[in-house]
Amino acid sequence: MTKKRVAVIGAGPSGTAQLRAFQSAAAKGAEIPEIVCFEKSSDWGGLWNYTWRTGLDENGEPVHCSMYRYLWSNGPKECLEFADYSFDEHFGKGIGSYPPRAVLWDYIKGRVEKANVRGWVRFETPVRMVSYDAASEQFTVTAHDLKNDVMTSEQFDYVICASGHFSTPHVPYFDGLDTFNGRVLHAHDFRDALEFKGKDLLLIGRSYSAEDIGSQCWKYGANSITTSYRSKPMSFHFPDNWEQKPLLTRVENKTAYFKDGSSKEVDAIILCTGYKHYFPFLPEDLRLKTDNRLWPLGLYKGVVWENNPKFFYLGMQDQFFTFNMFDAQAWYVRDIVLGRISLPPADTMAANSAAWRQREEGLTNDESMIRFQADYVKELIAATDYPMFDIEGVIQTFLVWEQHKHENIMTFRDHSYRSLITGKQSPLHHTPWKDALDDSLEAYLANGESQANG
Ligand code: FAD
Ligand code: NA7
Repeated sequence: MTKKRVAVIGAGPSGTAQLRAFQSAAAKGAEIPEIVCFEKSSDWGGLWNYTWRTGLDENGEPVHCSMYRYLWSNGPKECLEFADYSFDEHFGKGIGSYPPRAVLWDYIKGRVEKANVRGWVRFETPVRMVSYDAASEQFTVTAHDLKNDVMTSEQFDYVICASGHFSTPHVPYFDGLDTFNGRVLHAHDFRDALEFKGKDLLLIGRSYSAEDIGSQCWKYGANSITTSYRSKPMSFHFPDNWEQKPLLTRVENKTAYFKDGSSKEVDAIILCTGYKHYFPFLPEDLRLKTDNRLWPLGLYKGVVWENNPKFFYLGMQDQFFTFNMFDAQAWYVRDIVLGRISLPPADTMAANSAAWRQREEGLTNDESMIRFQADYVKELIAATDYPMFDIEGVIQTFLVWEQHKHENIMTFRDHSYRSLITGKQSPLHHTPWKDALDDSLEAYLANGESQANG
């Protein structure tokens, strides 16, 4: 019998979780299909693989990276730790709870380097189109080998889409932006906060990007930060030179006008207005269409494409849980492919998704959202051999994280938490976040940690 073939689209945290899931089954003696992972960039790690480039990359492809210099984890690392590969195992010592991007990238890479699966990935090879033939029950995946400029089409039994959803910017228009006498950009193209040193900056949006890019620019010396919200203001205590305004209505020269009639002179505008789920390489019958939410519809158990259950998506939810949720999903998808989990009929899958969606629509606060996603992660893990970990402990850590953010948005990253995998308390980082201007891996891992703060 010929081996089944599985295509994985993307080698970010979700795609690499899928590679590790299959490799871990093989390591325990299971027979696994042939895995081919297509990755558009020249390295793995997804958004964590930073580039200075914006717009188009060296191959003329849209730049995937939305991360920026000086980005530190926006949640405790203890909430995302891999259950099969602890931070202690990777770094050989305890490290602080909010590592900068380069440190987390190193950690993501460490697990798959150890698993020795790099050979499964075709780098610089974006997928251009996927189609399904019901008669042969095969997918055709057309991909572009950019190094050799060759397009190939191959057949697969299963396709797993892990292409991420924080890369194609959602860019609304505000009157006057086209004649604004300063720089206008979307968060996706933001790279270096020093560009805005001494400037008066306006950010549109009230979610993670607005909060974190605002904090970065504050840290690196912006003169003032103004955030403009559509629905409601953020509930943090910001420094004196940071104010919140209702939605921007128009811009004239360098003056921004807001819904409450007030105005402000600004030098630059950053649209922190979120991202689109965008799959230009998928045909209509395979394409997920959703906004950024905890329960997108059409995905049984959050991963199985109900219209064609041999097609899967990873990581398409809005995220409190990240790396360990992608693992839970990847192990679950692996076990469907391996025939260890069987799927119910289409109407049962749809009813199950509808029940999750109904619960999602009733969520009223962050705690209820965190508990919702925790229940989801727990349900998936219980169905596979992914090591179960203390998920209630993760919820409690998230709640303390929120409390620390509300105490002081500029010092929450100075706290440390206990690992739910090793049980060990992480050390406090050697330098407060606001004073740590060098975000390199070397600077972060340098010795000199202080005592844990419990
Ligand atoms: P991605 O990381 O987006 O990876 C997708 C991969 O697919 C990329 O490598 C891309 O090149 C590839 N790809 C895309 N299209 C194709 C194609 N057609 N063919 C082949 N390959 C393709 N999470 C946290 O846990 N902590 C944080 O602090 C944090 N900060 C964040 C900050 C920012 C600015 C953003 C945007 C997100 C942040 N996140 C954070 C969330 C982030 O979504 C996840 O951590 C994680 O990167 C998602 O992994 P993914 O593999 O699903 O997607
Ligand atoms: P999010 O979390 O999807 O948030 C998008 C924000 O953009 C949100 O505050 C929206 O306002 C706002 N938005 C969207 N459209 C508009 C318009 N037209 N006008 C004004 N405001 C608008 O995206 P982020 O980039 O913040 O975060 C994405 C990931 O990056 C996240 O997971 C982090 O880990 C890092 P609303 O709240 O709906 O009023």
